[in-house]
This record gives sequence, structure tokens and C-alpha cells, in this order.
Amino acid sequence: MSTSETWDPTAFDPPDFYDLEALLSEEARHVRDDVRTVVTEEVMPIIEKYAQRGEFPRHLISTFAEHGLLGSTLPPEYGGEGHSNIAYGLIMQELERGDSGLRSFCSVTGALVMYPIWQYGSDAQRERWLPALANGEAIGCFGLTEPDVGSNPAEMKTRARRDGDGWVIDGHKRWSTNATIADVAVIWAKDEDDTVRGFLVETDRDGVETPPIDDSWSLRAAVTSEVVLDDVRVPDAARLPEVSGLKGPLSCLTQARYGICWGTIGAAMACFDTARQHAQNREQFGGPIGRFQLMQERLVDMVQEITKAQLLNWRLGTLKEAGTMRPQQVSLAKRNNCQTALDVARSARQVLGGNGVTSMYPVMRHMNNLESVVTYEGTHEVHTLIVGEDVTGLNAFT
Ligand code: TGC
Ligand code: FAD
Repeated sequence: MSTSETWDPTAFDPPDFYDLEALLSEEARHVRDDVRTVVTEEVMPIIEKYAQRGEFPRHLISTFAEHGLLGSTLPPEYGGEGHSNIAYGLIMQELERGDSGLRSFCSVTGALVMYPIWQYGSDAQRERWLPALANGEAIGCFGLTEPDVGSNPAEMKTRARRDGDGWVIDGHKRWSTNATIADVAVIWAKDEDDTVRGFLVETDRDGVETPPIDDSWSLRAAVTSEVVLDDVRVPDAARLPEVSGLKGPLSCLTQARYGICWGTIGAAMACFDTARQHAQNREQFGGPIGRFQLMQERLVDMVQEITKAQLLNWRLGTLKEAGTMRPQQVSLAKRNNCQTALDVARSARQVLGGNGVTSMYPVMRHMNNLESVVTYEGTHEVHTLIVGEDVTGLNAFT
């Protein structure tokens, strides 16, 4: 068997060592299977080329909308599907099996743009933006991070000052997923009393620029940008009226981090499955390399860590569904699952040998993507310290 024949993406057979399938509702299975088919048929055949070119496959937005993947937990009157949190998690898992950048597009749309509008917006804001975001007619982005302010958003420099019956916003956001192609940016800024407030800023307003960051080795099939705000005037109706303070943006992060916990395991499953197929089909020393004990140890380590992460996700999902999930529990799973996915990707890359560094296999792309995923939405260290505070009662950030 030649090297290019050692992996068949249509034969994807994800590990489910503890039969979590038996715990899934009919709804969750149905949604998961639908997204899995979309990814196999519409993402896998094209994604390597888009990543190589550094291009977001924009035509997939309408596919995501058609399959209800944008803001899917919201109620139908606002364009959502009313899906359970486990079904939502499985959507993220399957999307990231394809590419972290595609999951990013959908999780930013749902968790970082639609969620704050839904949770903290006025009726007019909900009506204007939610259906359009759900059906892919409008694209949103989230601006919290700045060039000099990442892990500690409490230090943000972006300012919003009162001006008549509106506001003027000045600042610079960096690392905003989707911004260059976005119609609306959720911008977090401090007012004259140093209180953090959220604004829905249309990106075609005077003074807004959204240049792309185009020199990244990671998430190459996604759009990541700067958002420069130079004396941008918005009416008071652009302010999210129902929240003030840092808990506004941080509560959105909890939603997005939840999706990342599931998504990363989709990437890990893809890497494992590729490595397993290769180990079964690639022959050296007169037989398949999967017969070697050292190869089996790699594959077993992968299954072991993926299984633990799947169990974390399952439990986290049931807590979220019950309304009792704490942000610190999300931090533990985000920290564990990002690291697990990175470790699996790196080990899978080794199983593939030389061809593993090429786009013949999806693993190096996943590995590079996961370098962003472990950093965004709170770095590994930040989540360590969030959980550290929870277990010691001592705050390491002050
Ligand atoms: P702290 O004093 O702890 O909290 C301030 C207020 O916020 C509340 N809160 C939360 N609420 C909900 N969810 C959470 N995760 C929350 N964390 C805190 C808290 O209860 C408090 O409320 P109140 O009512 O008492 O005012 O705030 P702090 O300044 O000490 O925060 C510390 C720290 C480091 C944990 C926080 O700043 C943090 O999480 N930093 C990491 C920054 C980060 O994750 N940035 C992500 C930017 S967005 C992004 O990366 C998108 S990538 C998306 C993609 O492409 O997929
Ligand atoms: P820093 O905060 O400068 O951290 C640098 C290093 O110092 C890290 O290793 C960190 O863990 C460590 N460190 C910092 N503080 C401590 C501490 N107290 N103890 C120990 N170690 C510490 N942001 C948005 O607002 N919207 C988006 O849509 C968005 N999308 C992104 C997409 C991509 C591809 C990337 C890479 C980032 C994105 N981000 C986004 C930004 C992301 O959230 C930040 O990069 C992240 O929060 C870390 O901030 P920083 O890069 O400034 O690193």
C-alpha cells in the first residue's frame, strides 16, 4: 500500500471507548451525525487547500446556517434551533474535527456575538442582529483583546465617552476572529467612570478599520484581524443595556470556552483516527507499523486521554444543561482538553513519519491550529490560576 493510501477521511471511526454514545439523546445523535456528514463531504475535500492558501472558505457560511450551526442553542424566534448544550458541544466537536478555524467561526458567532446580544441586548438589538447572524447574512466579531492587553482585560485602554445622546469610542483591538469580514463588532470599552461597557459597532461606521493579521502559521483557514476605532460615533442604542463591568465579556468567554472544550476533542479524534489508520496500513520491517509495541503505546495514550476528555465534556454538558456549571469547571476542561488535543496531535504527527509534515494528512494543520486554541479564550496558565484560586481560595492575579 502506498503512503497516500494509508488514510481515508471518509472512514473516520472516532474512539468511544466507554460507550458515551449510549448516553446521547436522539436529538444529540441526529445533530452530531448531520454535522459529521457536512464535515466529511464539504470540509475535508477542500480544507487543506484553503489552509495552504491562508483563505477562509467563506462559501461554507451558508452551509453552516442551513444546518443550524450558528447560535444553535437560541430559541427559533431568533433564528436558533433550541438545541441542548450537549448537542451544541457535539456540533463544536464535529466542526473542529474538520478545522479549528471553522469551529472558531461558529463559536465566535454563537457564543461571543449572538450570546451577548441575546443575554444583554435590547429587543431592538435582538431583532436586528440575531436572525441575520443565525442565517449567515450578517457576520460578527468580538473585540476584547488589545495589542498590550491580553490575559488581563481589566487593563483595557479602549475608551467610550459620552457625546450628546451617543458615544465616541477610541481604541485598538487585536486578534479579533472574523473582524475583516464582519458587519458588526461587539466592542468592550471603559467609560469615563472606568466601567466596562459593551457596544455593537457596525464595521462600516466612519473611523472603523479591520485590517487582517495575515502572517500567522496557525488557523490559516480563518480570518483574524485588528479592529482600529478612531473617534467612532455610535448612538446610545448601540450600547448593550443589560450589562456593565467585566463580567459582561467574561461571561461570554465562559460560553465560548465551553464550546472549545468539545471542539478540541474533535481535532484530537481526527488526529488519532488518522494515526490509527496509518499504523494499520503503513508497512515497515515486513508488516504494519501498528504491530510494534511502541506504536501501540502511542495510540493507547491517545485513546486514554481522549476518553478522559470526552467524560469531562459529557459531565460539563450535563452541568450546563442543569444550569449549575461554574466557570471554574469550564476552565479545568479547557485547560485539560486543549493540552490533550495538542499532545495527541504531536504524537499522531510522529506516527505519520515524514509525510506527516505535509498536507497529505490533516494532523500538522490541526497541531498548528491548536497552538492558537491553547492560547485564546484564556491561556493554559490563566486557566491554571483560575482553578488554582478555586482550590486554594488564594488569588494569584493580585
Ligand atoms: P474577576 O474579578 O475575577 O471578575 C470580574 C467579574 O466577572 C465575573 N467573572 C465571570 N463571569 C462569568 N464567567 C467567567 N469566566 C467569569 N470570570 C469572572 C466575576 O464574578 C466578577 O463579577 P462581579 O459581579 O463580582 O463584578 O476579574 P479579573 O479581572 O480578576 O479576571 C481575572 C482573569 C484573569 C480570570 C480574567 O481576566 C480572564 O479570564 N482573562 C483571560 C482573558 C481571555 O480569556 N481573553 C479571551 C479573549 S476572546 C478570545 O480569545 C476569542 S478566541 C475565539 C475563537 O476564535 O474561537
Ligand atoms: P499575554 O497575556 O501577553 O500572555 C503571554 C504569556 O504570559 C502567556 O503564556 C500567558 O499565559 C503568560 N501569562 C500572562 N499572565 C500570567 C500570569 N498571571 N501568570 C502566569 N503566566 C501569565 N481576542 C478577542 O478579544 N477576540 C477574538 O476573537 C480573539 N481571537 C483570537 C484568535 C487567535 C488566532 C488568537 C491567537 C488570539 C485571539 N484572541 C482574541 C486573543 C486571545 O484571547 C489572547 O491572545 C489571549 O487571551 C492571550 O493574550 P496575549 O496574547 O496578549 O498574551
